[in-house]
Amino acid sequence: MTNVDNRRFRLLPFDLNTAELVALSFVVCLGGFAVAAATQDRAAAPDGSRMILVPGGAFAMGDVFAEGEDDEQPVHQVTVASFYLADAEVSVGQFRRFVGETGYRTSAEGPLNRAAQDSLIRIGMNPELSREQRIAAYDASLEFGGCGWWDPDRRRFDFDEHLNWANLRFEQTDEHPAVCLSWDDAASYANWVSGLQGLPPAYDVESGMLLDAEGNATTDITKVRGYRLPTEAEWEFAAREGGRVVRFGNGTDVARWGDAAFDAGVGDYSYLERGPQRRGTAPIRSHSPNALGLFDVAGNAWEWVSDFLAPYPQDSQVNPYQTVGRGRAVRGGRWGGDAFELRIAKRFQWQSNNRCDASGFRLARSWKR
Ligand SMILES: [Ca+2]
Repeated sequence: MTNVDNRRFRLLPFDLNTAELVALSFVVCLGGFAVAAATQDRAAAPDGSRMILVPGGAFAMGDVFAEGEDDEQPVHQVTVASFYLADAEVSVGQFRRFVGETGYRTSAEGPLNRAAQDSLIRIGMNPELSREQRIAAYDASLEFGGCGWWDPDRRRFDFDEHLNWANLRFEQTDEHPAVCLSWDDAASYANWVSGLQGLPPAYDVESGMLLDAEGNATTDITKVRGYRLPTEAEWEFAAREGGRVVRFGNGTDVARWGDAAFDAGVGDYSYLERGPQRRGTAPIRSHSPNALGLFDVAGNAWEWVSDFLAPYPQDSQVNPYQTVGRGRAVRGGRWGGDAFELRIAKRFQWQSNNRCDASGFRLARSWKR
């Protein structure tokens, strides 16, 4: 690594808050699935994703344990309609098929121009410029290829212009979650799956807008027919096993190394049992699912959701869908993150073309009676 490489993620975050700082930067458990299948309706998506019906309801969304960050407050009442959610993150094997059939190139496979990219990053690090100018420069640098990667030894993000979903710094099989993916990549994949089933696409990827069955822009998630990402509220409702007050998306209140793919080797939290550090993703469905039959909601790949991150309101909401914000929300913690990040309530936001070697997703779909 050059000195410039080493500086990147240390200096890129400028004065951003903790969430933004991090942002800058086969084994099939048949037993668990059988239990879930016995109690939940499910459907197979044409890409092989196993869609589990999550019956809708009302719940308390946010930092219900009052132990998180400001943007997790206030805890507020949210009602979500029934929806389908994939039991697992999209795998490398699934994503490989998508790329093979469409020739799709991910955000991380953009043009290589290290000099131009470094120049923008240097602008982004210049403390004499305004925060807006620095963020604009960083955003522009994302137009070039490469992917952020988590250095488990230094416990910080760095950047490598040669990394992408098929070329990582740790070993992946077709059963591992696909990562180094942007929101744009995830939305493009979802549209492809819709096409395989003859459904209208859920996204205009160019504009980032959600589309209804007629192809018109909408913010009403119940009018979307194609495969999509879960909304932030849907994601949290499912992570809470249908709205339960629980700390982690695997249905536990204590983070243990053997229960989820996260870094159990750091942090001093009452809800952490210290254990070994992770050095990469785990195969999907390696750990026990939550009560809904959903795997890796806690940890492994960080999961893009459909809408933007916005401050929580005081008032109750029904099927909220945020269309304005600096970035799309990313949820659920990641293999290199600690137990604090692993909490259900933790929120991050990222520009739609950002990516790192933890960013992946799972599919969702609106339920239609
Ligand atoms: Ca996950």
